[in-house]
Amino acid sequence: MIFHVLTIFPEFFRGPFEHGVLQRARQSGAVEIRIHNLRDWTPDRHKTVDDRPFGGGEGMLLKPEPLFLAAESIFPERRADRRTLLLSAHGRLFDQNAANEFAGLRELLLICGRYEGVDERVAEHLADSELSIGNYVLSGGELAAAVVIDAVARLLPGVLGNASSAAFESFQQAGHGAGVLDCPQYTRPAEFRGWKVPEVLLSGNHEEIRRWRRQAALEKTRRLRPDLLPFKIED
Ligand code: 9D3
Repeated sequence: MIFHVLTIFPEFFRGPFEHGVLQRARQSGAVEIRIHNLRDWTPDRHKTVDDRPFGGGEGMLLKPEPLFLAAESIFPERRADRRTLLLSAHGRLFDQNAANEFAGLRELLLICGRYEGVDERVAEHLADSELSIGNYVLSGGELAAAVVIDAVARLLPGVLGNASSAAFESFQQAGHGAGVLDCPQYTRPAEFRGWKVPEVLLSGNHEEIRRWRRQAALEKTRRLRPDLLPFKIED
């Protein structure tokens, strides 16, 4: 899958994809990430990407023309297996269902907003949709784009070493709703600063361990994420 990122801060993306799973996915060719500098599509010699809002108001907006020229050069024609997303605080919330959907595409273009916002014609006539990663205010779309790429890339075939490990994770089953958090897990030592690992995990009784894990996962979900449970569980 090819991820395109359109940004005024191309250097921002030097770090996030050069470690771990994403790094290996790029080396194996399962994932390609192309960073595009918005200033490459500015026609003026000052490489102007922003301007003041009509009608007055605080701050600057990203101008439409460089964004349209860039996006039209990256995706010369519309295709069902390509998607253009505007990362925006006003977008639909990104979740595991959206990640699954995007993982079915061949190419994804992520447009990063900056300043106080983006000329509305980009949302209306250039992007297929607006996407937010959560109900908090970021300074721009770059961190959000990195989050989306990470969540989508790890779903692609051949990206995780063990093909089944993505499928069994929390949140994976039908996205939020049917999901339960992972059970608590422990490694050595069996006692650390007086805190003991649950005895059952050391017992070697696999049936007991399975029952304990299921119960512990439900209890942890009820405690930390009761919104994920479709039903109440007994005390
Ligand atoms: C409170 C600021 N608002 C008016 C000046 C609107 C606003 C504009 C631009 C709020 C945030 C931003 C920059 N944020 C993003 O571009 C962004 C974002 C986010 O802020 N939260 C969650 N997801 C995303 S995706 C892109």
